Parts: sequence; structure tokens; C-alpha cells
Amino acid sequence: MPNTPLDHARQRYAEHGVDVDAAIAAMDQFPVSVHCWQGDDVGGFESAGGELGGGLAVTGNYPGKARTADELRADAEKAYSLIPGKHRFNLHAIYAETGDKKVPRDQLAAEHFAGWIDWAKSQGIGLDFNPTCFGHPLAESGMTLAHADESVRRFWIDHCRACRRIGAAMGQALGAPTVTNVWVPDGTKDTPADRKGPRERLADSLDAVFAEPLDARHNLDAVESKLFGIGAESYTVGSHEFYLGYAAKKSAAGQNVALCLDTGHFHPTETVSDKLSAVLQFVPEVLLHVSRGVRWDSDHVVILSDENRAIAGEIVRGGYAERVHIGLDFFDATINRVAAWVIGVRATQRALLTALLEPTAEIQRAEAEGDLTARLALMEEHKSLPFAAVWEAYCEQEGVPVGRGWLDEVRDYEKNVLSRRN
Ligand code: RNT
Ligand code: ZN
Repeated sequence: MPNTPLDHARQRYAEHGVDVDAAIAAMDQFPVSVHCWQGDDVGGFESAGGELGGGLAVTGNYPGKARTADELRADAEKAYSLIPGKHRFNLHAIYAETGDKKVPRDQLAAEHFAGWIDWAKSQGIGLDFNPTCFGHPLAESGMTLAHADESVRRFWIDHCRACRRIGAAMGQALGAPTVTNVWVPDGTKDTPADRKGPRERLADSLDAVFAEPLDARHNLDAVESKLFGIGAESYTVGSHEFYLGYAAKKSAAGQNVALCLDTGHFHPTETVSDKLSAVLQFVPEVLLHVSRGVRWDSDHVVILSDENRAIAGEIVRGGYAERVHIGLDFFDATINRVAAWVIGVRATQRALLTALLEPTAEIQRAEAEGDLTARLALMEEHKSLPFAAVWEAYCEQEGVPVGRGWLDEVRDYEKNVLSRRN
């Protein structure tokens, strides 16, 4: 006789051949890389404080955003305390701590991230990293690695090279490879007369960026495509085809370059869930930027959407835990920023846990036998199996609030910490 909701769930899932305890245990295989930039609206700590640019825009002015690295770390710790499991933290180059010194981006080095590395060690988490090729006078034209001017291109190449070394230093210090992801905003507002030239330059620049061999145990390179940005509506140099080809070419030549798929960077009826098993035929690893596109914006807070469930389903069904790195990418300044993190990570984890609880064997057997009626019926039944009981048991096991209790903790933090900023 089942007596707890978890017992009941165990029994119901077992009827479909699913082991609930194994699903919970498997959650450890899926750390989520939490993006620092939700914590301060992609601000960073370079003193300039100019325009974000690069086709990015953060709307809203909810009070309490982190103004310093210490505040950002404290906020992240608060978020982690409300999220089950161990995760990672994803930094951008503009989050360097350079003290009173202004350090140009092409001269950044691991020492400028010592505070972050120490913190990550103390948290027992890994770090991921990104060059920042926007929000800078040399990015104002809208071109960076694809710029026609050799000296501008050189600056961004040197910045990206510096970032790869920093990524490797992080990975070495923390004992797990850092994913260093290159995204550049390069594109044009109106129809270009030359689409080829910038793409040739971008390919050349990337070759220069990735020329230095780094230890795969410390750093994994990734390249991120985009469809369009604000002010770059007509042409994006680094499109999906461009980077898919680039990552495949590099990988075929023996240099592992992961392809970053941002779920907000495709046409609205295209899905990343369908792309995973396609691109993973030809590139060894994928970095996900889980996000939520809404009309022109590609970066709303992640929720438990059908598409995020489908993505998690593909990762689990494909056995891609080792090959797909899950990161988040959104920024919303109209709601509490710590809550935004918690909502996004917990939603991603719920998607993963549902995927782990899918009666995949049963459904795939129906498909293999040509019983398409059962395939559809079972997929639908899966949606109302007692998932919540398993999720709650997982949260409890990990010592984090089970339900909306986490929101009360964020409210306390807002009252005692965030509201005292400004
Ligand atoms: C931009 C890309 C990129 C950025 C971050 C801040 O459209 O998605 O990943 O969001 O690097
Ligand atoms: Zn992204």
C-alpha cells in the first residue's frame, strides 16, 4: 500500500517501467551553468558604464541589482541555496575585478578573475566564460571579429585569445573544463551589399582566436550563432549555418569546438529540440543557452515550456549528458533578479526530471512496432503521471524549499539585503 505521495509516484511510474529513484539520482549528471548577467542586467564592472549595444537590450529597473562582484556573488549564493543540486557559474569578461586599474579587454588575464576562482572553489562549483564583444567603443560600428579594419579585428582577436587562456586557467584551478563561448554581435541593420566579405573575415579571425592549443581538460571552446539583433535585423555574420559549418570543420580537423545553440536565436517555428540529434552527428559537443524568445526579444526568463521539455527529452533520450552542456541565457530587470535565476534554473531542472521520468522504453517500443496510436497515447499519459511528488522529493533530499517557500526566502533577502542597495 503506498502511503506517501512519493510511494504512490513510484508505483505509478513503475507501471510504465520507470524507476523514480534512478531518475532522481540521474539529476546529478546535469549541472546547469547559471549566467552571471541576470544578476546585474549585463552590466559588468568596467567603469565606463556605457551602452550595452551589440543588439542586446535589458528592459526594467527593478531595485536591488548587484553593483559589485561581492554583491553578485552573494546574490548567486542566495539563488543556489534555493536550487537543488550542484551547478556552475557563467562569467563574462566584463566581470573582471581589476581593482583601481583599468585593464583593456585585450590584456585581461586570469589574475583579474582570482576573486571569482576563489569563490567558485569555496562553493565547490565550476566556472564557464565568455569574451565580451559588445558594450565597447571598438564594437560601436556593429562589427568586431568581422570588422573590415585590421586593427579593430586584431583587438577583438586578442581579447578572445586572452579569454580562452582565462577559461583554461579557471578550468585548471577548478578541476573541470571551463566552456569558453564566443559570441559576437556582428551584423547590419539594412541589407548588405557584401555578405561574403565579413564571413570570410570572421572565419579568419576565429582561426586566429583558436590557433593556440589549450588542454582539453581545462577548456572547451564554443561558438554561438544568432538570427538577428536589435539594430542588426538584416544580416548576422555568425549565422547558424556559419557556425555549424565552422564547428564541424574544426572538429573534423581534430580541434574540439562546441556549437552553442541559444533557444532564442532561431525562427519561431524552428526548434532546438529537433536540432540536437542532427548537429551531434557532426559536432562532438553542444553548449545550450536555454532562453525564451518572445517576439523580438530572445532572452525572457526560462519557464517549463513544451520546447524546454522537448529539449530535455532529447538530451536524456540521446544519452547526451556528456556531450551537451546546459547553460542559461536570459535577462529580465522587471522582476527580482535572484528570483529570475531561481525560476529559470528550477524550470530547467523540472524539464530534465520529467525527461528522466519519461517511459521512453515503452514509447519507443510502440514506435518500433509501428503502433503509432500507443505512441501518442503514452506520450500524453506521461504528462499527467505524478511528477510533482518526485520533484518535491528531490528538492527535499537536496535540502531546498519544496514549493513556493523559496519565494518567501527571496522576499526576505530583498527586504534585508537588496532593498538596502542604491
Ligand atoms: C546574445 C547571445 C549571448 C549573450 C550573452 C550576454 O544574443 O545570446 O549569449 O546573451 O553573451
Ligand atoms: Zn546566448
